[in-house]
Amino acid sequence: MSFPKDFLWGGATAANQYEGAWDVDGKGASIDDHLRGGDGIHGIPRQVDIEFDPDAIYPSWEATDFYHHYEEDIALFAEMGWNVFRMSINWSRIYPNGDDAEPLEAGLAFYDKVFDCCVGHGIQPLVTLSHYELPYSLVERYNGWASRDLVDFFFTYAKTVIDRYHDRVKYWLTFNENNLGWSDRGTMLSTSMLQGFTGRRDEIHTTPQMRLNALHYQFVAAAKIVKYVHENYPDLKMGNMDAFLTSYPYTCDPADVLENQKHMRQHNWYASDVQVRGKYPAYAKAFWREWGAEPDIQDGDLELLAEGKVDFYSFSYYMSNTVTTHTDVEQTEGNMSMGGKNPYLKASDWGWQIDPIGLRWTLNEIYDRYEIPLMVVENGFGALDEVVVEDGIERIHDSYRSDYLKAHVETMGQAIDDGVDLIGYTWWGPIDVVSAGTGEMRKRYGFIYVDKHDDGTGDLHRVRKDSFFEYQKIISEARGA
Ligand code: BGP
Repeated sequence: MSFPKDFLWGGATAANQYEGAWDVDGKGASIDDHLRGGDGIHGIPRQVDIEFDPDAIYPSWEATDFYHHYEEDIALFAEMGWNVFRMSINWSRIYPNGDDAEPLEAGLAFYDKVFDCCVGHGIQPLVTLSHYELPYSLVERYNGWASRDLVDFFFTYAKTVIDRYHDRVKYWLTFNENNLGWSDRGTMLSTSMLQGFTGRRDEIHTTPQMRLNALHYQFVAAAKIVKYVHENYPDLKMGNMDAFLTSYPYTCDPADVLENQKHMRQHNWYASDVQVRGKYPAYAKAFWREWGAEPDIQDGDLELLAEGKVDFYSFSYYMSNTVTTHTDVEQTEGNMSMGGKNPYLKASDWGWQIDPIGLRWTLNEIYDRYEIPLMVVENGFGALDEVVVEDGIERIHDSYRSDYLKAHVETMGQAIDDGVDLIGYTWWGPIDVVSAGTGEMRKRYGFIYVDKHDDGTGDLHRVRKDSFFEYQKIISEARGA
């Protein structure tokens, strides 16, 4: 394999799906704490509850309880050979209402312990500042990211945690997958809520004007913190994070090719062009015309975008879809998206089409465009796992997950041979966590099984799946051990 010796191998999680302890030590409610679980296989979306129902289950409340299991979990990560662990900080654990005058010391102390534990195991943390998480109070009082006020609240929060942890965390990501502001699923209430793009007071969540503004405010907020870091901590590296929704023209009909180009711009390039190149792309104006709205660009915003360009590009990659102008193509699901079925690909139980070659193609496309270091910070396979007991020991024979992993690692190696400067790979959900899109537990991605179920039962004990040993082997071979 072609991986450099210092390549970053690890896994990726997010506080809202993993941490639990939703109201412990003064933490405020987050947007995701107001979401119930849905059913992805049967197309039942997550429900948003403004008021909590005492009889309902809110999956993020306990999730898989990293809060109380972090030492055990990080030791397991180290056993696999990781040198990087992607996680996110819960903004509402630091500022419970989002705009409090002072941060909560108990929240800050928790992440101190987590980062110290990682460093003690030779694992460097890679931290997402905002991963589908926002203090819910900001939604109630400001309509979430529809309000420009959030730029300064976010900056205060981000500055607080970077000032505190800069000695242990070198790599930071700003917003998780904010390009999904334009995904097909982005118009659904639960997705808007996950992105903090919705408001309680007027409950507007689908107008192009509001989404353009929310995205613009996130771009400005991201640029502001990137600029601050560059000026104060030149050794740190700041990245964006996009959900790369790879798509192909369904046919070679030029109309399909053109339509796919538009799809790629809208879903993939619009957000990263701003964050990597520091300016809106030329084609943005054509979209704004079509949508009948323009973002609220105020004096100083464009200068800030130019000053806050990221150092590396990170993205999630799970599947690919097709785009067509023809109406007879069967549709299927993707990561917060829909697209045409590809007759050459198989799909997961949730309809996500498995496409390792697409990862090589995607890495090359991104690198050709930007020529800055790349990281694949999410890639994984959500499946229904079965626990079997053999000689009194619990086992999960998840060869389907190992196959997916091996195939994608292989095409990443080929992309490196193609000339792509790929510096790291973090598998999504290396330990079972709550699904973001569907809120399900049964959609499992982990190399480590967690005894936790959709009805809220389970004692949270951890079990190494077969894929745990596969990843361990891949990492050790890649390092030439
Ligand atoms: C990405 C999110 C993650 C994660 C993953 C898998 O979009 O960044 O938070 O959940 O997708 O998606 P899902 O959990 O919906 O299967």
